[in-house]
Amino acid sequence: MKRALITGVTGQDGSYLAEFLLEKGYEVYGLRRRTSTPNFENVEHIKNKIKWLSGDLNDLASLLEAVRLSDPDEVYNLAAQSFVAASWPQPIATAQMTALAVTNMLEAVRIIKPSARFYQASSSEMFGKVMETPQKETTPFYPRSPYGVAKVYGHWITTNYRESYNMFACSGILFNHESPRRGLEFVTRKVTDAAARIKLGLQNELRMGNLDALRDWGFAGDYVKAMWLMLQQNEPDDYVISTGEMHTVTELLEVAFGHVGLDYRDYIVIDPEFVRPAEVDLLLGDCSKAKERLGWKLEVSFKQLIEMMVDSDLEKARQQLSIAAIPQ
Ligand code: NDP
Ligand code: GDR
Repeated sequence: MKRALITGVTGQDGSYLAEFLLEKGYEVYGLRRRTSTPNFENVEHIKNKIKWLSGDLNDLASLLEAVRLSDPDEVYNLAAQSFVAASWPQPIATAQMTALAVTNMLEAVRIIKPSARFYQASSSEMFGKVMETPQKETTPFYPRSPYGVAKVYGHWITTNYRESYNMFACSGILFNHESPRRGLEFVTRKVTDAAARIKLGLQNELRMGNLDALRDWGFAGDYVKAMWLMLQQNEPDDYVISTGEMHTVTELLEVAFGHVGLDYRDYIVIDPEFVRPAEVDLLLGDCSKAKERLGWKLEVSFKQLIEMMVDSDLEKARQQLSIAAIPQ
């Protein structure tokens, strides 16, 4: 039985990856930091199947102990401060969690189990300002946020450990991927949640930022399979994972509100609070290398993804309504 250690297992990707690896028969160890209130929502259904380890990305001692206790064949480093907008008000915390923490994790693996295969969650945000379209593994980086800058560090330190210590270390340069488990602050989930709540009379407007931004949005469940495939190859390498299709935020609004029979224009308020100091105007990925070498393929389209998210948010909003209707 193979053993995998996942950091960020309570997040969107960590939960799908844990499910996928458990189904493959892996023993799955999940690193979890202490939080003041429990946040098991994404992993509630597999909570008892995961072997929990307590640790924080910025606490090297806890990472060394996590690697020692799990003795992993594969390490998936997904934990990070992952919300781009939060990286301006919290640039130093972002650098610690999204950049320096990657070195902590690589050091823990190098010292305790250097033969373990290592996956780093790199991001299309590293491309930032448009230098080439579509973006592929060789496209130069020009990050546009403290988050993007931190991810570039994480990406290059992973390459450096591969070249310095001959470690099997890969970076997946993943474009935006979403699901019903996406955090509520990210634009897709913010929109699908609002469409559902407005439909059911729980909300009456939606405050948004830049509606012209273009993103290449895929389904998280498809993307975690690519992470695993990267670690099953003969040689470590970096791969772009994307759909090769892009849509504006306006198109996202049209699909989500259209699915519940509403016109988004009746509810949108543009609020400068959600406009970023520097924007990534366009992200479009070319994942031909992953398709050819990993045999990776997409299963869920943009429209299916957004409708799946709206349906899930409708269900959650209905539950909230039925709880509110119970006499106290
Ligand atoms: P989430 O924000 O959903 O999950 C982040 C995870 O990291 C959570 O489990 C969080 O724990 C954990 N975490 C944060 N800080 C620490 C810390 N100091 N110590 C331990 N754990 C910590 O992100 P996603 O699942 O969407 O993304 C996974 C990774 O992939 C991230 O690195 C992200 O930057 C990257 N990425 C994501 C893309 C996407 O579109 N989703 C695209 C490209 C890259 P807690 O629950 O306690 O907050
Ligand atoms: P992103 O995702 O920054 O691409 O990072 P997000 O969903 O936050 O923003 C996408 C685009 O939508 C625009 N936008 C808004 N965004 C938010 N959150 N809220 C709004 O109200 C709003 N209005 C417009 C943004 O300006 C932006 O252009 C995600 C994260 O998962 C990263 O961790 C990951 O690395 C990248 O995707 C690839």
